[in-house]
Amino acid sequence: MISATQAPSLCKAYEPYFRVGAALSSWLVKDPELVEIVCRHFNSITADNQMKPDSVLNLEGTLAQGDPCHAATDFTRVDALLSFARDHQLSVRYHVLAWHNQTPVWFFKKDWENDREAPFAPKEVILARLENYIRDVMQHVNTCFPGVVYTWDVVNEAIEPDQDGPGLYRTRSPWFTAAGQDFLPAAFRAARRYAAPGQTLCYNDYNAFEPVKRDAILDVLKMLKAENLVDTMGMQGHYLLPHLDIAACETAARAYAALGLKLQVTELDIHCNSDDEAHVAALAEAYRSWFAMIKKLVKEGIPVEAVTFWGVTDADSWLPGFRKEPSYPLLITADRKTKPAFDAVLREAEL
Ligand code: 9MR
Repeated sequence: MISATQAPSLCKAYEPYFRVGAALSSWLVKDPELVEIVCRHFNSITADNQMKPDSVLNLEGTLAQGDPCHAATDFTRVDALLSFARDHQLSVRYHVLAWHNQTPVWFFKKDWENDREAPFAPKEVILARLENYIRDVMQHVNTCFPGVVYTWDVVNEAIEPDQDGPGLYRTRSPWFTAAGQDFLPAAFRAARRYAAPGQTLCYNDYNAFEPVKRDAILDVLKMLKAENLVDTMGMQGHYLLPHLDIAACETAARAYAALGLKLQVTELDIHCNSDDEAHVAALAEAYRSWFAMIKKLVKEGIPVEAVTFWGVTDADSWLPGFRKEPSYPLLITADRKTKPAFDAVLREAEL
């Protein structure tokens, strides 16, 4: 294991195939060694939290504006990361415009009431708020940081087949409760209107490799694609070490690409609850064979825009908190050394 500041560059190795990205927290960009690691190994970044609606929407400003259809925005956190990206020549995948999680409760409520029990605003008001929000974010980003964002997660995690009975959608989402399934094409229509030339619009979801969910996503993507609203399928890629089913990932990736979509792997990590020798070796083999699969698809002509890891080192992974157990899911250790998994992925690029 060597320091990640010394290891050969991962993103350079994969330049012929796709961008290699990482999700960053705001504190990471204040640590000079981490910045060095990010700039060495990644050519795309994603905010883990700072570009989500709850980081952007501002209740006080919204109430002061007094417009039932137009929420106020505060781009302080967005701008901090976009300036970092611009100053370090990194491209950005913007995560995320419409999501049921990390969007404040008041955004969905009549009179912007900040109360879970308050009634929802009418559907046409919600759709107007959505349009205004997407316009404000995209215009701000594209005006102040032209050329920095190359792709947008327009809608995240809206498809959950048969959640509360038959159907394709996550019906427990406030988006669904307030506006029904129409919010999804409405979000993409707005994003298409305000996207800069060359930016791709992405639908992003987890477990996108599972056959039942995959087929539901395919049904929705077909509808969006028929209106030319979506460009890219974002397969998140949160996997579990003993259950990583690479054949299922490949089948799903091919099915999305067969619709004429580009692919991104947007949140790659492989949960691994030990760092003993056997687990370290198993993680390396899992990553190696996963990268061999995705590289094979690119070689066959399937466009993969980027593969983004959900974190830089194990120290900043969301997984220990989420799983309530240790996790060593990434290619770089908490003490910033490259793992055998890093070497395996790097070697795979050279084959
Ligand atoms: O990494 C994010 C974590 O810090 C937040 O607490 C969490 C809250 O929703 O969201 C995490 O990121 C998620 C991403 O935005 C969407 N896909 C699942 C990711 C992991 O939960």
